[in-house]
Amino acid sequence: MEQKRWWKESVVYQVYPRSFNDSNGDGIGDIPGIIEKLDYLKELGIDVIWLSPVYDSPNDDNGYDIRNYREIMDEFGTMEDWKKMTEEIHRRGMKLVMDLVVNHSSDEHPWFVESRSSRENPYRDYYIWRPARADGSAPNNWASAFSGPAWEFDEKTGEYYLHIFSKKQPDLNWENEQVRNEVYDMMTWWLDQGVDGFRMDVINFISKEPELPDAANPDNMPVVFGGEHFMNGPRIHEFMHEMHERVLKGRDVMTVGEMPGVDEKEAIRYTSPDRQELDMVFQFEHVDLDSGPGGKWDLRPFSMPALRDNLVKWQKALEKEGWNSLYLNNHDQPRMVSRFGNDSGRHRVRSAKMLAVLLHMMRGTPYVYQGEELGMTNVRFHSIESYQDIETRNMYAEMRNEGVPHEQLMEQIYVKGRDNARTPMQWNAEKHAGFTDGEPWLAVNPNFEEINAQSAVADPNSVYHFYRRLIHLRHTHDVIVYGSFDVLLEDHPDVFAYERVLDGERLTVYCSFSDQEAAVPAEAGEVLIRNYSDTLRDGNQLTLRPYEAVVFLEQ
Ligand code: TEU
Ligand code: CA
Repeated sequence: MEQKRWWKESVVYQVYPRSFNDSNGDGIGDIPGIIEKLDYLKELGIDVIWLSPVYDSPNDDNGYDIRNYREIMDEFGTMEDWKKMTEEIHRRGMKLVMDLVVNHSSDEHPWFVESRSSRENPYRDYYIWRPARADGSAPNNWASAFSGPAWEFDEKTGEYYLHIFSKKQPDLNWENEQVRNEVYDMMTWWLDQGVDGFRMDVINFISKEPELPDAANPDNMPVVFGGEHFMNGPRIHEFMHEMHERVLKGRDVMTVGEMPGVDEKEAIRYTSPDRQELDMVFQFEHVDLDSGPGGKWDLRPFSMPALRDNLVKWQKALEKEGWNSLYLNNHDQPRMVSRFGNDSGRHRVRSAKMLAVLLHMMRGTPYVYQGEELGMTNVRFHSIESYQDIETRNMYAEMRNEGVPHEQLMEQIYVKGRDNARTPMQWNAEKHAGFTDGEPWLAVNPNFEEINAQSAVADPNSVYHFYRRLIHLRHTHDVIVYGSFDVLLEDHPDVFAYERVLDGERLTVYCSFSDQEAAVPAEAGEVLIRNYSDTLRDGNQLTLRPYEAVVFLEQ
């Protein structure tokens, strides 16, 4: 019998605080700015807010490099602000999930300052230090996600330390029980502050193979940079279960593990309730379909059939055991309407709504990334200086060093750069889209006069109101939350169709990814939601217009 849970029935909204709303004119989003917009989120129908890191940080990776796990970053406000925000979220009947970044800390964290001070320091083993190889080179050939090697030589103590991400993000040593205890204490402290759960950053990276062996083929960078030796490592399930036992057990909280490189078989192990590990995971297979063997910057064309195969595989794999997260967007991914839809003129709104139907009618917990509900698009900056993301800036510098033309790199950055998702939230058509009265830390997308929350809320046919209706449907139809899943028309080149069934109710969902008409056989049923004002159905033949989405319900 299906175990009903509040987080299975919820829709989560991800706030990237730096780009959400600036209340004090310094050009950086902040916590008081979030408080100003809680009614906007409540009216959208949001149940849970996932807040990207707001902890004290030097912002080498915009807060994913934490210097103090129990202090709020100055730019974002104070702990008093955070408490007020949490109170205001709960007062509105919403919940707060914080971002837990414990695969690594900032190199400015006191633990690392101590650790690097001497080989005998009691904190030395909080991080992963190794001597150079005989020829002085790094301990192995792993590459960093942010270009260059994953090892940095520290002159003072004459050893290398591991950093899968930037040099300022040294990996914590989870083999060290003291590190695990520090993390569990910190998590408990935040739960006691009223947090309702955690999104756990690259949490499947924390168990490395102890020998830290060379990657077989570091040039063939799959999802993670030679990561076959630290993704889903030997003790990961032990650590996840220990975390459950030590922190999460008995608490009515939600957990989602961000897991580049996880497959559906592993995901069942992480999310089966009887294993007492996590509630759900973020998989990356569907957002790596348009990447070649060289990783994300090795561009490949989007293929709807490939996306369908992957999402159907995940729907079926976790249908009876475990639970899916559903996302096409977040602060690391390009904007979904530009990537999977069609952001040109008349197709933008239609395809944004079609993608929303595709995701929100599926089995799993949907995640809406800030601005997705407006149909915000990728941004094209013409100089590298306009981009802020360390991943982008490091890649550009490294590739230019290797002679790759500027124009080619700028195209790759336009298609896949993370700043596409980090341009400021577009609130209205005023200066800087109403995000700030100052100079924004990252330029606003020039299309804000057309795409912004104020005009969307005023327009009943906007993407915003369409999301509001989809979220309402999830709140009022158990078949959407708990129904079975089966794909329909599985060989159609342009139409992604599926059915959901529960207690005699049957939902059939049709989504066209084409800018042409497509005729498909369609079952009976009343229209539940659609992104056109009418439905072209003649008998059991349904004609889908460009980017048309329609959902039928049979009771
Ligand atoms: O991302 C993990 C991760 O693998 C991403 O770096 C992703 O693969 C890549 O950005 C795709 O472009 C998490 C956070 O979401 C990300 O913002 C951080 O930079 C990273 O971990 C390190 O904390
Ligand atoms: Ca601010």
